[in-house]
Order: sequence, then C-alpha cells, then structure tokens
Amino acid sequence: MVSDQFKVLLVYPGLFMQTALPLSIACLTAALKYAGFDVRVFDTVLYQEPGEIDENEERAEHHHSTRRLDYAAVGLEKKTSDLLNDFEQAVVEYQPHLIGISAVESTFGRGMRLAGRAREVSTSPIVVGGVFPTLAPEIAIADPVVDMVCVGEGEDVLVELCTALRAGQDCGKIKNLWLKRGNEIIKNPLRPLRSLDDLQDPDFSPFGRHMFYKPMQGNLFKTIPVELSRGCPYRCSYCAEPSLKRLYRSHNQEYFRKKSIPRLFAEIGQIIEHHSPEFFYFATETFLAMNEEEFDAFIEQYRRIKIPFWIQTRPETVTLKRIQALQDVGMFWITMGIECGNEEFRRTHLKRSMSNELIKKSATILEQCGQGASLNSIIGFPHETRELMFETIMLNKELYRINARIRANISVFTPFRGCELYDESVKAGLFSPVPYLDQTNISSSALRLDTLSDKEFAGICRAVPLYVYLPDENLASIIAAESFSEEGTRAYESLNNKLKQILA
Ligand code: B12
Ligand code: SF4
Repeated sequence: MVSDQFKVLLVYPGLFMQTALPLSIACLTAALKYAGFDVRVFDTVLYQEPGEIDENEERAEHHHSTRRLDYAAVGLEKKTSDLLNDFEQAVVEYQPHLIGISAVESTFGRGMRLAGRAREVSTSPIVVGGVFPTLAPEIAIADPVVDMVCVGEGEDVLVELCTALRAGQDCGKIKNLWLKRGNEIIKNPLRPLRSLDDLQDPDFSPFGRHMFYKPMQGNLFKTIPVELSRGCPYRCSYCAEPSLKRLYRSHNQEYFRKKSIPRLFAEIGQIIEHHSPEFFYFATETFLAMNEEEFDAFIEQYRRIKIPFWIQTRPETVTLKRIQALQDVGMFWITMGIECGNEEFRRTHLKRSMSNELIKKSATILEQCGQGASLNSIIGFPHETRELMFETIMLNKELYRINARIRANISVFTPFRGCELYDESVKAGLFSPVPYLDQTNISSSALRLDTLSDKEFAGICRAVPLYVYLPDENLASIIAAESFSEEGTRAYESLNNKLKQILA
C-alpha cells in the first residue's frame, strides 16, 4: 500500500521502439527509493505517433547498419491505444505528488505534450531534467506547463525537492533547480558533482519488461546498461558532451568521472542477482581508455561473468591484445566513431584528430580477431561538399573491404543545442533556430545546406549503403539510384534488394 507515501511519476518520452533502459531514470529512481519515496515510471516507446518512423526498421531495411528485429519473438508489441489518454489514466490512477520528465532534445516535445495532458488532471508540480533542459534551461522553463527545471545531475536534487515538497517547505534554494515564482524565474547555482562510486546502484525495477530488450544487431537480448563513466574528455564539435563539460568547468568542476573497478563489479553482481541479464551494455564513450591496471582487473573479474556485452571505443585505442582479451570474456559487438573520411575536415571542423591509417589499422585488427563492429559516421555537416561526403562513403567502403563484418552506421548531422556546430550552423545562416528539434538524425537534414540542394542530399543519403557495400560494377546504377525519378527509384529498389541478399 503506497497511498500515504510521497509519490513520484518519472516519465521517459523515448522514441518509438527505442527500447533501452535509460540510466537517467534508473539513477533517479534509486536515489528516490533509497530516501523512502515511491516511484513509478511511464515510458512512451511502444507508441508510434503520427509520422513517426521505426528507426530500427529504417536502419535494417534501408541503411543496412543492423538486422531486422523480430519483436514478436520476445513479446514486444506496439500499443494501439492513444498515448495521451493512457498517460492521463496513469496520472489519475497513481495520483503522483511530483511528475518528473527526462528528455533529450528530440524527445522534449513529446515530454511537453504529456506534461500538458497531466496538467489537465493534476495540480502536482512538473519538473524536467536531462541533457536538453540542462543545455537549454531557458527554453525548458519557458514552457507554460513546466514548473521547475533541473540543470545538471539530478539524484540529490530530486531527493531534496521531494523532501521539501512533502514537508510543505520552500524549494526556492535547491541547488541546480530553476523554478517559477510569479513572473520571476529563480536560477539556483550548481551543486558539487558526486563521485560515481558514491551513488546508489541504478534501479531498473519500475520499468516494464519491454524496456529491457535493447536492439543489438538484429537481436533483442535482455540487456542492462552499466555506467562505467559519465562525461567524456574529448571535444567533438557535433556533440553536446563538451557543453556539459564546459558548464561544470565554469563552476570549477570536472564532469568526466569514472567508476572504480570494485564498485563496477559490485554493481554487476547485484544486477545478475536481481535481473538475470542476457547482455550488458557498457555505457562509456571510450571503453579502452582504461589504463593497463584497470583493463587487466576488468578482464580478470569479468572472466567469471562471461555474459555477452557491447562496448564503444575510439579506433586509436584498439590493440590486438585488448580485443582478444575482451573476446575471450564475452565481447559481442563494438561501436567506434570515425565520423568523416577527410582527415583535415575531421580535425579542423569536427575537432576530432585521428588518421585514416589508424582507423584502417583498427579495422584490420578487428578482422584478425573475427570481430564485428558498427562504425559511426555523419554526413551533412555545415559546409560539407559532395566530395567530402564521398570521402566518408569511400572510407567506409574500404573498411568494409578490410573487414566484411563491419557495418557502416551513417547518420545525418542534426544541430542539437549545445553542440559547437549548432552555433556554427546558425551563424552561417544554415539553420533558423527553433526552440527544439523534434526530429532524429537518420533520414533528412534540418539544415539548409550551402553545398547541395535538399534533393541532391536526400539522393546521396539513400544511396550511401549501396556505395559502401555493393561492388564497383554497380556504380552506374547506384549513381542513377540517387535520383528520385521513376527510373532512379526503380534502380534504388532493385539495388537495395540485391544488397539485402548480400548482407543476409
Ligand atoms: C547512452 C546514450 C544513448 C543510448 C541510451 C539512451 C537511453 N535510453 O537513455 C541510446 C543509444 C539508445 C541513445 C539514443 C539516442 N540518443 Co543518446 N546518448 C547516450 C549518452 C552517451 C549517455 C546518456 C546517459 O545514460 N547518461 C548517464 C545519465 C545518468 O545521465 P543523464 O541522462 O544526463 O541524466 C542525469 C541528468 O541529466 C539528470 N536528469 C535526467 N533526466 C532527469 C529528469 C528529472 C525529472 C530530473 C530532476 C533530472 C534528470 O539527472 C540524471 C542523473 O544525474 C548521451 C551523452 C550524455 N552525456 O548524456 C547521449 C545523448 C543524450 N544522446 C543524444 C541523442 C541525440 C540521442 C538520439 C536522439 C539519437 C538518435 N537516434 O537520433 C537517441 C534518442 C533515444 C530516445 N531517448 O528515445 C544526444 C542528445 C543531444 C541533445 N542536445 O539533446 C546526447 C547528449 C549525445 C550527443 N550526440 O550529443 N542514446
Ligand atoms: S562524440 Fe564521443 S568522443 Fe566526441 S565529445 Fe562526444 S562523447 Fe566525446
């Protein structure tokens, strides 16, 4: 019976079929429950809103960066009821004392639509947090349905907020919190960051079973994310992470923190005991940034666990010895960012220094180990020409030739707030600011590119996988497939079918 407890409804407005447990909500749940509060989670990933694509299907059918998923095999089913009505019912039934919404830029709009509906049936305060509210708090607080914004990390903020609300005390001085007072907005300063070792283990218990099935190369394993670090030491211009780092540096704090190996394995032990996972998703930007001592300790201890896992790392950190050691203890898949095929553009525009030779060397090492990998690249950067885009395509093609287990994951640049290239896009007149973008970055550009028409760019996008994977003898047909004429579309469909068979 929870009716006399202080109740918090946490909302994850995730995109359709993006079934993956969000660490944000799991960390907040853990902190709240430890402090004695009751928590429920509402997520939106089984609802397909009008016009919303299934990214997983798009990636399997057209991008060929992954395989088609069999949702039915694990009992995952799209909901056909109305999202807003269902949310209203959840609010009415639970009667939360506080509603907390966690959002990135592309999910903020949906979060606000849900908040609007909650407002019709509940007078409880609504607080929003996550990367987007952190990087654009003035936009988040401007929404009429939002009462408070959490800037930065929220574990202690939510606990303090709930404690104050439960006791009927003033919330006006809670650090990290922005809140409305009449026409005024109170903007409290940031609190000190906590060591990751001191936080509670993330709590996944309030999530529906569907959220445990994160897509992984055509598989839907029961997956638990394990946070190894928070933040990132690099400063790529297309990414929001450096802004989080800058935000904290302006308060003399270091956002990038690692979890210690003993703490990590204590957490893994708890997860195995409570959830019996089939797969681990190690959430850290550069897994192999571990020093020798940490790496050896990880391998030593993971040897007795052996549950398959995914990592992300940078190509320059890949060595034969380390990949073999990871495979030996269960590594299933690896993701690396290569981003662009032109070294100079990569270094000067993207602020990511690494040579193509090094990238090829990493692909060769993976080939020697029989290891599959997804390589992330982006096209459609401000000022990027067709020739530059083709350097990216051709680098991916070369890497696929080196290692046929490689899958190219080529996305379209999206100017999310907080990225250095957002400012650059606005300054160059390629993007007219909107409060937030509702779109994700796999199918079309939000920029008015200065080098190509929208149609030309869309043509390149749809032909990318054909260029990467099909043999050169198809070149004339692939060029034709860039066109959206009847003939071009016929060429595209025929080549796309051919590609499906090759990669099956
Ligand atoms: C792991 C990850 C993913 C995973 C898992 C996502 C998931 N289910 O959570 C996957 C691969 C699925 C993913 C997908 C996407 N991601 Co992502 N992802 C990340 C990454 C690397 C780490 C996020 C994380 O777990 N951090 C650890 C947790 C504990 O920190 P946190 O989320 O910041 O939460 C803390 C605070 O923000 C705050 N907080 C958060 N929510 C709330 C709510 C309340 C009420 C309060 C009080 C506080 C609060 O408290 C939390 C605990 O301290 C970030 C980079 C980053 N630094 O955030 C990118 C990042 C968040 N992703 C990003 C993007 C763009 C996406 C996609 C849209 C990509 C796409 N497909 O187009 C999708 C969206 C998926 C969706 N939500 O439906 C961008 C967001 C950019 C922006 N300005 O909004 C980021 C910042 C990376 C980047 N490119 O810059 N992502
Ligand atoms: S793209 Fe990856 S490596 Fe670069 S700053 Fe962002 S998180 Fe760090």
